[in-house]
Amino acid sequence: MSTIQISIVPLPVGAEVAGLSEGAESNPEVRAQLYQAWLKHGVLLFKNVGTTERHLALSRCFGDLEIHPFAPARSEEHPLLIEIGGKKRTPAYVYDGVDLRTNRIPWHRDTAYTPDVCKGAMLRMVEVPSSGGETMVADTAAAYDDLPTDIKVKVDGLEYKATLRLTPIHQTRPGAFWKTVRRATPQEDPEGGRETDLSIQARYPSVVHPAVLVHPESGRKCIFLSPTYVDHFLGISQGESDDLLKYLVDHMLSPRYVHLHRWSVNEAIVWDNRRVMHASPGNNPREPRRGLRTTLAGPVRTGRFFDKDPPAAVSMMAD
Ligand SMILES: O=C(O)CCC(=O)C(=O)O
Ligand SMILES: [Fe+2]
Repeated sequence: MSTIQISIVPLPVGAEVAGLSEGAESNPEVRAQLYQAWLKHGVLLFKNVGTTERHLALSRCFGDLEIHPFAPARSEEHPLLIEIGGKKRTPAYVYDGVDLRTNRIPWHRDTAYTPDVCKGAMLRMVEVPSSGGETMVADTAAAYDDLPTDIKVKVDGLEYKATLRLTPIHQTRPGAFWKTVRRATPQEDPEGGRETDLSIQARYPSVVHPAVLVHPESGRKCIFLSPTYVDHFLGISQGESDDLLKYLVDHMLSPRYVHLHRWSVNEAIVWDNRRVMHASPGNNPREPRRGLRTTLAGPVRTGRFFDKDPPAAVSMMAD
């Protein structure tokens, strides 16, 4: 029996870890408890993660860490961290005619535009805006369980083609929670002049993934979609595919599977990327928001390249 008592307090999706003193995560029994809680709940929330060292130590309770393949996102602070917002914030866009936002990101799983979807990620928030900038998570295992039988039969064994879409202008698939979007003018976003380097998209050739993943550890079936990147399901028409995608995304985003987390400074959440998808409504660019994120190495080699001979540029992905 461990002498360290921690409590796992369920949230609408995921759970909060309470009573974990600094350094307690080095205890093997505590690590095992945390890991089991993570598998059970899909997302864990930690408070008072005040340093990069602790962020890395907690992340390592859930697996080995990897350097994110997307070089421009990497943090100067540590090679195992990427920076979300802060100096690397995205240019601002205006959504639905009124909503000026940076860092808005539609529903996705991390690295799902590669054949090896990462196992998970831990995001720690170091600067929190006064409003907006939340992170949303959706439990796709619970969503799968509740699918009608005929839809389960339809999606089990189905595969889909997925392609990286980098900017809100390109993110038009279901799971993008806006109807219209345009780039903010320099008057609206004076600091956001940087153009997104779209050549990066060409370095990530399209991939194929299964629509349903049997979770390699829990054995639970998950709706394994990253809606933002889905082009179409294989073997059915584009129209049928679009209808099915919309149906599945609407289902996964029912309020009972979704939780919106309002951040406090130095909180961290770790999601199981095999089971959970996530999104952010973004924040007003006039207020800072900065997060740092680790990536848990897979490999969850669920995918393959769509073309048998992808361009040689693939080998440059980590540059
Ligand atoms: O900004 C957020 O809340 C989520 C960003 C994100 O998608 C990630 O950290 O992987
Ligand atoms: Fe993400």
